[in-house]
Amino acid sequence: MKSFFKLIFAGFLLTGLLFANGIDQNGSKDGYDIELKSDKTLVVGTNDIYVKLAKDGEYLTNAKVKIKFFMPEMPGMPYMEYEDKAKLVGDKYILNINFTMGGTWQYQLKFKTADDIVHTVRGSVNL
Ligand SMILES: [Cu+2]
Repeated sequence: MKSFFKLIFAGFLLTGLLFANGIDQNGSKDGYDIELKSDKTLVVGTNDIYVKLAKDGEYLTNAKVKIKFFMPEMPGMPYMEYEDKAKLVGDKYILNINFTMGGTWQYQLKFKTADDIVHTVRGSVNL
């Protein structure tokens, strides 16, 4: 558990406000502004989460976005993960995530920009 948290804090963290209705986490990396959001409260089962990317105040719609949610192994529970590649709809990168249990899920969000650079941000959600 200790090394796991070290790993998380060594990486980039999106900071978030917790709203009654879903998540809204914001951060920036390499000059890009990142927003990770869900309109509904996250639940066990399928969830729509979306990402918006912006640079200099303009939405970025030519990136490739994917996310991996994972939960470390715990007593009586194996390591779990779920990955999805985003589908762009308008200026939102839509992700469909199936959480198999409640608790804290860490995520690693990667987006590849037109210059072929992959940017990674990390964070976590609770459900
Ligand atoms: Cu678990």
